[in-house]
Amino acid sequence: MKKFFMLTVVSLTLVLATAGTVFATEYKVGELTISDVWSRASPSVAKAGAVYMTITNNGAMMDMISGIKTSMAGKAMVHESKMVDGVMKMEHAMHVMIKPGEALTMEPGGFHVMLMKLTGELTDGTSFPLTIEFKNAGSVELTVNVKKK
Ligand SMILES: [Cu+2]
Repeated sequence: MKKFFMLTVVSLTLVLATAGTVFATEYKVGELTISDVWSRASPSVAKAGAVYMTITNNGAMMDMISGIKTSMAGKAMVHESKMVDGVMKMEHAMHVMIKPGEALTMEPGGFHVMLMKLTGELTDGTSFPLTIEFKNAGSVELTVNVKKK
């Protein structure tokens, strides 16, 4: 039983190591570091999509997302998914703060960049550019990797 558990741990570590090398791209803008930028592949009929990433604030000042633009969508904004009375709902997150020394993780079920009025298909294995602007750090162009996850 113990041996089986050990084997599971070893194989899980290998999977994580592999994933790490593929999505290791990190972006720096001002005192912020952005990593794990990805979007979930969706069927061609989809009208909307979502982008996820991790934004880490290495500085001493609070920062805030002030704008998002991408050729992949007519409109892009930060949403937060929340459970309300047992139902998953999304709402527009107006002032998303990234506190000093902290990280904002955008992941399925929580914060995400909502892509509305998609201009193309979110096909597995492709990528597209997305520019994110911060109140203090300025703006940076990211490459969003589309994948099934
Ligand atoms: Cu949303």
